[in-house]
Amino acid sequence: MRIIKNPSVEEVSKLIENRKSDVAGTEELVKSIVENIRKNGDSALIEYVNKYEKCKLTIDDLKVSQEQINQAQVSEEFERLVDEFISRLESYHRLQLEADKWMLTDNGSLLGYMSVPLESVGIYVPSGKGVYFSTLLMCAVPAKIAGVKRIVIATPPNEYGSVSEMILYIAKRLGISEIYKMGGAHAVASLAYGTQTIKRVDKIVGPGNKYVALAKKLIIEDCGIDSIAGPSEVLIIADESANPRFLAWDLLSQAEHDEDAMSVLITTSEQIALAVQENIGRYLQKLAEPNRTRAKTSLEKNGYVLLVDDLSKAAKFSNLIAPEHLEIVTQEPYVLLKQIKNAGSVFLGNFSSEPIGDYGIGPNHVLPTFSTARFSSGLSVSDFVKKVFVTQVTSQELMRSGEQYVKLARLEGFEAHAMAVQIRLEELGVWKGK
Ligand code: HSO
Ligand code: ZN
Repeated sequence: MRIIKNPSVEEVSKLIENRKSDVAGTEELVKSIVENIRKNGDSALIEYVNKYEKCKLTIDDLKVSQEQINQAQVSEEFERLVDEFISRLESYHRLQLEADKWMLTDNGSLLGYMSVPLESVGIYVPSGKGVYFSTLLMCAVPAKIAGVKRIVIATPPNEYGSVSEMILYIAKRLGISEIYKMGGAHAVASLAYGTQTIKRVDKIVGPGNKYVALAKKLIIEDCGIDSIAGPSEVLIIADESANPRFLAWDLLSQAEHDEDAMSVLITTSEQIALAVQENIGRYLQKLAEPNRTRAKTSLEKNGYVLLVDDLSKAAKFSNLIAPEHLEIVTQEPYVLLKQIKNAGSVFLGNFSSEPIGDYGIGPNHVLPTFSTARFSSGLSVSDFVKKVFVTQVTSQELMRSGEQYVKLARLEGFEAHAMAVQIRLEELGVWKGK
């Protein structure tokens, strides 16, 4: 990790520019896949499955059978762990449930909104650089709490044409019975538009590679999506009270996800900077392949230690970078927390290691990346509900303010709008005729 002493705002901005993954050449391909599936359904889907997945499948093998789900083979320990993590995630996500809200105006009109769960949701569970069963938990738990009835999983099969037993078990535990063995752009398009065998869903959530991200962008007029998650990011603000061994592993934990992951330490202590740098070098040797090379590459590309002279500056740079995960490991983390504006998920103090958030202490791990924490939030129950607005106008209301609507409508040039209100005022015998 490079140590940069007293960087300027411009220097820090430069570090985060051009991080977006290179999609040149991929866009056309993804567009053709999405269009082909939309037009030809199953026949196109199975063609892509056989071209891009690690195994060959027929359309009848695409869906995991209920029997296979029911017979998922995992250890008793895994079963117990899953139970515990589900209940932790449930407790936290229940905080996000919103009641329907109503108000009465002075004239007795009823205004409000109802929270209505989406009917169906597709969860994309990536595989390849790890078995992301934790991502399934992170997506399915809030969906269930919101009240979504139909939850569908899409995940790439392995070379034997099967899906991880851990994913099957979690599906069984959460009552999910639709699992399709497919990944990439063809999975996203099939979920969004439906095929002869797959009924379309209302929204697709969950992170994926650049093919998944591009496909999600192409379907947004027809299907909801969560935010587009890029490679993982962690930024740690630390003072001299931090433990450099803890920090080194936390930085490595996100670097091992992806060659394009980002790990940044901002510290006021040169001693900490040097110790973390040294520890990372040593700990890298403890990682097995392919994670070691992946983490090393990531740190070479997007690993920095910024040495600053005060913690407020650290907060300022952190807001500029707007990281997915932010750890504040200082003597008084609450003081700094008040200065934080842009971050997906914040972890306070020496013991709040970011991976604890990855597996489900409570908050979601599907979070905004690539500085999009400036304007978006992590996955939550509200991603799975719509707010339906409700209005009931009384005659008293209309008699008092009806004329105002007529006026605004005519000013906008919408005569039928004006008349829709005027006719009611006439009926009530209060239209003064202007
Ligand atoms: N750090 C990842 C989530 C994850 N880590 C899953 C391990 N498994 C993105 O927040
Ligand atoms: Zn992680």
